[in-house]
Amino acid sequence: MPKTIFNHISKIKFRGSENRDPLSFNWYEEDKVILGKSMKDHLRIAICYWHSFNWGGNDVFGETTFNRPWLLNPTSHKEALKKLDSAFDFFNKIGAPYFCFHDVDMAARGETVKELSENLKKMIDPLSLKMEENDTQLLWGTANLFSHPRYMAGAATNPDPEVFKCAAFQVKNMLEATHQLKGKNYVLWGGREGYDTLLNTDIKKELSQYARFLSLIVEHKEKIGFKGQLLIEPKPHEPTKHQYDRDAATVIAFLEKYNLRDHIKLNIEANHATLAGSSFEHEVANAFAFNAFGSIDINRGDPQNGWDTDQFNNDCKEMTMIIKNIIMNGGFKNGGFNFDAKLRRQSIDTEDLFTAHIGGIDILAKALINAATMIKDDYLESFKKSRYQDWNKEEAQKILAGEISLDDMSKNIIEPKPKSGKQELLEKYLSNITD
Ligand code: XLS
Ligand code: CA
Ligand code: CA
Repeated sequence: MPKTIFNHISKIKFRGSENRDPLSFNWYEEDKVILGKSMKDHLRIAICYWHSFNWGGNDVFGETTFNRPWLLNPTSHKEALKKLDSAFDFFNKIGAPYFCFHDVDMAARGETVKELSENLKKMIDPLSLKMEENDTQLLWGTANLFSHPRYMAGAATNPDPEVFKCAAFQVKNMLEATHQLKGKNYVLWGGREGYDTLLNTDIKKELSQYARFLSLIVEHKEKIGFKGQLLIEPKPHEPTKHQYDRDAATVIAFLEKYNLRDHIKLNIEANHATLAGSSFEHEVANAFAFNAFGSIDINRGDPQNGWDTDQFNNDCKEMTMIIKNIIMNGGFKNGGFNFDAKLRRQSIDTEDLFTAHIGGIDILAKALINAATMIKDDYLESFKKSRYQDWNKEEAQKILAGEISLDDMSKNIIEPKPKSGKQELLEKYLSNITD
């Protein structure tokens, strides 16, 4: 057993809803079968490398606060291996079947893009070994195209084609690494694919650069035979004032315009949805409506702050509706729930990383149980069915099939009788299940 920062903590176990030991699950029982599938297979929990192991608690005003010794020497390969030991000790003890990472989280820091690529290559064997030993799989990989100064004016959308080439090189390497590690998905989050001011920005040019970039990735994916799913992660702003992938609908329209719809789906993040002025539930439902749903980054924002706080999820009612939607649409295929959530800066005890994830996972488990109850009840679904039932009538079906013109329709007008939408009744039902 290698030395890690979690050696003093034992494997987290399910101990039932009455148990008060904070280092145990109250609801998440990985083998418990719900609607014919284990909790583990429904939720496909992943831990993210960046917030939990590659961030020391620093913010724009203050320095690091957490105990992450390897961060003191970010250019050292030896330290990257120590980080790997601690990360896998955590994955194993929390019982997460998946994890996600950026190239720069895993590899020692490189000054140039070539150096980064060398450092990443050195990590692949030790990483594969860890994955095998711990039976942990890669939910998705991604390249960080936003931290290095070369990307300050965007990666694919940069006015300088040399920057585009560096970004393409980084994605090529990370896509190949993800393929080698049998990743289920590859994520593209366009952190700086946007602008700070239109005074210096040509939107049309930048969008076509971005489309070319994505097409190159699709071609390369096919060339190397990577069978995972490509995903774009929408976000409206931060770090840029405006990001081109602002929300699900915007990304879908963009992919449609550039003939990329068949190749790329969406990774929906809860906090990004609310930053875009929508609910998390809306973004998930919209992704399903357009057959573009892929995976989820689970977290939450703070209702008082207009930025990406990436806190741990704690709203069981909201999660019940999300999980119900996922199950009713056939469940995750390649996707899962990736905990793209970070501790508050004052949460400096090593245990805090465990209790944060345990709390978030328990909310998902409880929500899964609630969602199953609602699906069995069929209360909401049968209400919806009866609300739209008149569309099953012959004339309505003909309207939808395009067999009735405006002129013909106008010959047979009956004044409709309004019906109640019953919102309060349905809300009462939801509260009865979840509160
Ligand atoms: C940042 C994003 C980022 C992506 C991966 O806001 O959430 O972490 O998930 O690059
Ligand atoms: Ca994210
Ligand atoms: Ca975020």
